[in-house]
Amino acid sequence: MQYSNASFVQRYQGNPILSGKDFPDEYHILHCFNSGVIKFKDKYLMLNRLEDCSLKAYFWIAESDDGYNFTPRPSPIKMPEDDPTFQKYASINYYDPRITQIGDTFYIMHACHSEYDCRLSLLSTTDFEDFNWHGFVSDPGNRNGILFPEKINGLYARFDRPMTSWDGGNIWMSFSPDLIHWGGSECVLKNSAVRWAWSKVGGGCAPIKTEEGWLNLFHGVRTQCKSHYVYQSGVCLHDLEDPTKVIAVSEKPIITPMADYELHGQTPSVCFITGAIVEDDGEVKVYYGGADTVMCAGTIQLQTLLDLCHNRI
Ligand code: BMA
Repeated sequence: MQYSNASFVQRYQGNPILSGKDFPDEYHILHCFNSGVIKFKDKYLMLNRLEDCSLKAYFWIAESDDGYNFTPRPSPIKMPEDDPTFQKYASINYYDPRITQIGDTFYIMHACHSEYDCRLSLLSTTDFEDFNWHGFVSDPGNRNGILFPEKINGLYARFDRPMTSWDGGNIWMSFSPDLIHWGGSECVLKNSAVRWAWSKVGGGCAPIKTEEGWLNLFHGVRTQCKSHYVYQSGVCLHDLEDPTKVIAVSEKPIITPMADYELHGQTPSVCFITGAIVEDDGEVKVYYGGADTVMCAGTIQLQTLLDLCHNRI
């Protein structure tokens, strides 16, 4: 079933494409979701966010030739769990990795949770075998950090999402000379600009460069019945030279939780985009977590994303 009335993303018929049971039994993995995706040497690589039955986190790579059938590697990637600073600020969890290629290096920005709240941390690799940890790259209270694939006006740039007590979560941009020290922050998309996401908005995957501007596939949250959150995904277009300027925002979400694997799981009603691959023919493969439990895929045309931003659909 495609649920075409409610979603512009066409769901892959074989969804979910990865779940806990696809990983070795001895790890007791319960959840596989919100995973970063990139193309590397003609393969699709998914850096999976996993949780075992004690909610211990892993990042674990799975590989695919077609973007849908993924085979996990035999073991998770080695995280800097021996480092005292990592231990301190990631004591509860690490999660939601987003991958961005800058030159020949692949950067993974992800969230870490501890008794000090949430912070962003940065890993890099050139081969997806060995990973360098660059430390923490935000103050507490920030997540959904996603690097741009190129510098903007001579500085590295990212979307991030500081949480404020005033109005919840909005998408911000920050800049850095070295990927470690970040500043010059600007709020670029407010939740109040998105009709269906009055509680929070946050970045989804690495921005997609088009002739018209940077496409930003983001998630938006509304609070339904006091404590029930509904996570949809939307799209907006940022100025090419100055992406702090949003040129256009789609009034409609691109995907809304409707399928069983989006409605039922450890967090009901969640479609959480964390990866997108643009194919040569203009098709965009979109990867998202369903109900904080499984990984899913879908497709949408690049042109449809642009048309949605301009509200031509
Ligand atoms: C967000 C993050 C995501 C999660 C989502 C829905 O705040 O924690 O990892 O998928 O909530 O629970």
